[in-house]
Parts: sequence; structure tokens; C-alpha cells
Amino acid sequence: MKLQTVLFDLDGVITDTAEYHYLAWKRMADQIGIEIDRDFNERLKGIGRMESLERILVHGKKAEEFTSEQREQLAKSKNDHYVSLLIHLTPEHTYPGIKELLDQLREHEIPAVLASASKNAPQILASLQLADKFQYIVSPDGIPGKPAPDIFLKGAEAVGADPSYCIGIEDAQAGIEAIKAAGMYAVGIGEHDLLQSAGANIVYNRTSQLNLSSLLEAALME
Ligand code: B16
Ligand code: MG
Repeated sequence: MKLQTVLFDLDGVITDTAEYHYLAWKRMADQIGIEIDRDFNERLKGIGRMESLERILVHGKKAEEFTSEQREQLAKSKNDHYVSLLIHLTPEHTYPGIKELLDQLREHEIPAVLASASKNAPQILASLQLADKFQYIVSPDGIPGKPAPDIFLKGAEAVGADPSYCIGIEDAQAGIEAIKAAGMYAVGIGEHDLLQSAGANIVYNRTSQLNLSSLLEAALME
């Protein structure tokens, strides 16, 4: 069974943009009188922008108070703040082992695909100087977000890969569920029990533990 493609999540796998998402959501939530903390933020990982906003409004019991135009405005104000925080991002913010894994894939002519829910993904990859390491960046526009499989399926299709010969790497429960629903081998990064219960085939604590030969061995691929 030959590995055809590796699909990477961005936030939490390639870099830690979760902190910037948290700061931007927190400021927006404060402005409308909703309190969120880092524990609550865990529930937003891997979840798209408008669905994250919905979860915050429900959490603050204010889901009925905002029209769709007002929601668009709130999401825009959060995103403007988030994008302003991204100027701090440099190649040093790439998680350990990721650039090396991308280089190993290139050496073996295995395409790397970015399967992120973030519309800001191209800008983030550019700041990390990793854009040229990916054969394809999935645009999440107009397709169902994680835990639906669509982002991963679209990525595999774009490079002509059969999902059952693909490996997906994710840090969020919703992302692992998306990879499994796509019929791929799921590698979790982070908390073992949480990600295994979401369906991960294997879980590593840190990205520095990732490398091509151990991934192939774990997935019974070559
Ligand atoms: P944006 P991932 C996700 O990225 C983040 O984990 C999530 O917190 C964020 O709301 C979502 O992208 C959308 O991001 O507002 O930039 O479009 O983990 O799928 O790489
Ligand atoms: Mg993530």
C-alpha cells in the first residue's frame, strides 16, 4: 500500500495560531458582554469562523440577539484583529519537525496538502515561508467545515489521491473526526485520550515526534 498524500491541518499542527484566535475572539466577546476563557477556547479548535461565532453566542446565551448582518460584522471585527496579530508570525514559529517532514515528503515525491479550516491559511504559510512546500492548499470557502470530511476529501481529490492511501494530521477532535469520515489514516497531535476517542489511529504528544518512516510504519504503508 503506497502512501499517496499527507494532509496537514494548520493551526495546532504547523504552528500555534490558536493563541491569536483566542485573543481576537476574547476581545470581540468582551465587546458584546460575553466572557470566554482558555478552556472554552478548546471547543473552537478546528471549527470555522462563523460556527465558532455561533458557539460563542450560544455560550453567552445571546444567539437570538444578532441578525446575520450583525454576525458578519462581529466575525469581520474578530478577523481584522486576528490578522493584525499575524504580523508577529515568522518562520521560527513553525512547530519542531514540520519543515523536516515536509522536506522528507518532497524527497520521496509524496505531495503535501494543506487541509485547514482557515481562510487566512495562505497568508500564514507565507509568513512561515512554507508555501512552496505544499502542492495544494484547500480553500474552505463554500464547503462544510470539520468534522465533515469535505476539506480533506477536496485536498485528496486535488492531487488525484485515493483517500484510503492518505494520512491526515490533526490536533483537534473535530479534525480527527473529519479525517476518519474521509476514510483516511488519522494522526493526532496532542492529548492522547481525547484524540483517540475521536478516532485517531495514532497519537503523538508533539510534532517533533513526526517523521516519514515512523508514519509509514504506523500506517502500514510504504
Ligand atoms: P479563520 P485549522 C482553524 O484552523 C482554527 O483552528 C479555528 O480556530 C479557526 O476558527 C478556523 O481555522 C477558521 O479560521 O477565521 O482564519 O478563517 O485548525 O483548521 O488549521
Ligand atoms: Mg487545528
